[in-house]
Amino acid sequence: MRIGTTLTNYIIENQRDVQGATGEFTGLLNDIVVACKKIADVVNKGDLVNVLGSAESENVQGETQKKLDVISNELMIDALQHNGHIAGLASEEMEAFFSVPLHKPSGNYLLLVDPLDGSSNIDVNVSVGTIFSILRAPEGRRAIELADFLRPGAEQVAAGYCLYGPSSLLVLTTGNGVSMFTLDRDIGEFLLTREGVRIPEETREFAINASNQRFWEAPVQRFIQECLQGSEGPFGKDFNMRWVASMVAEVHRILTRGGVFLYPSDRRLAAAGKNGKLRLLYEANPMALIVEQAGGAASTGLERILDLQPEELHQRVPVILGSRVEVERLVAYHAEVG
Ligand code: AHM
Ligand code: MG
Repeated sequence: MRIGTTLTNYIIENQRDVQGATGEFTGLLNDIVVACKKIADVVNKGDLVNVLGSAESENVQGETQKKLDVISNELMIDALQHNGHIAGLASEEMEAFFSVPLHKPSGNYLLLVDPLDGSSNIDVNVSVGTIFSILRAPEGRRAIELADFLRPGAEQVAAGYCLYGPSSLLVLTTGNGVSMFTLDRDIGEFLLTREGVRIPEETREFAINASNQRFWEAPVQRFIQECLQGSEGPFGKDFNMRWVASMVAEVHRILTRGGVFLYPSDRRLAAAGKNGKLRLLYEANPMALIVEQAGGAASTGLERILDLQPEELHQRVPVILGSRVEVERLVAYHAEVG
């Protein structure tokens, strides 16, 4: 497709290739885009409109919410709840999912969203982002149930994220490769800037929160130790390290120049009853689909993320994703210890 085409046109043109398409999916993506533009605007204005700092509330994960977490969640719901493109919505910021009331216009899709990922970066003006995952709603009009959201990531119809950085970028996959759109603030549109994004097969860059090192399990200890040994170790190459503490920025770097990102489970998280930090349904699954669609890999270390059968709405999962060779190496190290 032509570089510079608007995201709306891009979706409409792609829709023509889908037999029986009704335009509802196009409408849904447009709703998400509207929410992302509004979030981009408020993130960009920051202190000017008094949106930095804590909201003095906690979300379902027991984490303190930032004002922008709450605002982004509201903007997402506002953009979606009345348009008839979704039957239900689940968010990191809401304990319970939202089911469109039976007397209101409803659609054939379910949306799972982390409205503003990387909250710890908000107040220090480092990149944050919105992550979304789209599933098909069950056939027929009925109230949405929890089980409707608990689908393996391989069943996602589409996934994407919007990165609020020096530029605002929307990255999207509908299961047919990965495309990137950059927000042109002068005209208020996301314009296609890259298509057919591919992650380099191998990398010399890793991302992990090294402050947790003493809690890591053996395969992760071994892998990072070998990265640090560089050209003197078994990998025979020197590594660079990055940690933005914003998964959206991390995945975006990996899509741009390769790399491997790890948020493993560890003894500290396990002792708190958590299997990893990141959430399966609205963080790991959409990012795994994007990464795989760009030729990379995404695993817990033991299983492909997209094959996991979710058990809870806010379930956590260990995440290893990025350049295929390094992810496979880590998976092999996990297999060795059984
Ligand atoms: P959040 O959804 O509460 O923002 O948490 C998810 C974020 C990820 O973006 C990032 O990879 C990770 O948490 C950073 O964790 P840490 O603070 O341990 O570095
Ligand atoms: Mg998050």
